[in-house]
Amino acid sequence: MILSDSLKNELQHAGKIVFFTGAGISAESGVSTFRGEGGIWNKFKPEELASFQAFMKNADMVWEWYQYRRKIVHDVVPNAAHLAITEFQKYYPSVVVVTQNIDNLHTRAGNKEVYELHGNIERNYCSACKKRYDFLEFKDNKVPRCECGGLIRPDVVWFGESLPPDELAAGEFAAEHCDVLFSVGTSSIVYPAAYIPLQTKKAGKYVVEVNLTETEQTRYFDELIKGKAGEVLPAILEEIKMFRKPLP
Ligand code: BV8
Ligand code: ZN
Repeated sequence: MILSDSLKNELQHAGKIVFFTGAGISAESGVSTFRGEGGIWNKFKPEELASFQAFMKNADMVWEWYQYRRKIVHDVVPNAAHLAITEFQKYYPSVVVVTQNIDNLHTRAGNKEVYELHGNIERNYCSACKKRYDFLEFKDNKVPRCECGGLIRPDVVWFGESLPPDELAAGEFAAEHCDVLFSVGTSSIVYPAAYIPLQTKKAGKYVVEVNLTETEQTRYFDELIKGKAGEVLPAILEEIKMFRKPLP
């Protein structure tokens, strides 16, 4: 059994579930994480690539990095963890995903309510006039230019940039008003996103961490279930099915 008595009790009575996710939930799809072994940040320092300064200094290099990551994201599919969240939607009236990931895998898996705190790699806009260039295939790796002459950039939040206010507000609201929040596959060190699970705790609600290891925030949460998201989330769902009927 994977559910502790307290978590089982919470899930028996819960109505609103939030999944706060990071790169670890996409790891089993083959998308490398940022800070674990093999993490992409190990090769570069974040500020070297994921910052507006880096983009202004060497737009082609930054653009090429995102083209490379877009290709990876196009070649992979959602994994059992993303799909389990879709299945949770059959058992709970409100299932909200607040993600730091930009890989679009939650939406592709059928997760209905998804707030992307750090943007989405499939979207782009002109850094000068803000014209949108979403879901387009860009052939070569040189940074494309807008008709106004401005550089087109990925619609992701770089270090030093503020998060999209509507997504952040919706994520915070969901965290403050849920019954159980699962913090899945995140090292919990990037702020202000990392405040999200702490807001659930502040509201006196239950927070479960699903990760391979302890993180900076484990000590604030009700419990840590150690394991791979693609195994833990489906296992939790199987146990839920023993005490909850699908919604009518
Ligand atoms: C901002 C998008 C200022 C681009 C990314 C306090 C408050 C506010 C800001 C700060 C603050 N302290 C410091 C800051 C600055 C900075 C920050 O947080 N720095 C950190 C590094 C200390 N924050 C910012 O700059 C933010 N902006 O605040 O601007 C401002 C303020 C007001 C007004 C104007 C401006 C912007 C941060 C967003 C940066 N963008 N990415 C891109 O992706 O290319 S960050 C990047 O890190 C990704 O978004 C990623 O999602 C995010 C977090 O990483 P994780 O998702 O957690 O991934 P990681 O690899 O670290 O961990 C994976 C975990 O999974 C591990 O724990 C591993 O054990 C686990 N795992 C692995 N496999 C599995 C698994 N778990 C389960 N199953 C598995 N199979
Ligand atoms: Zn433009």
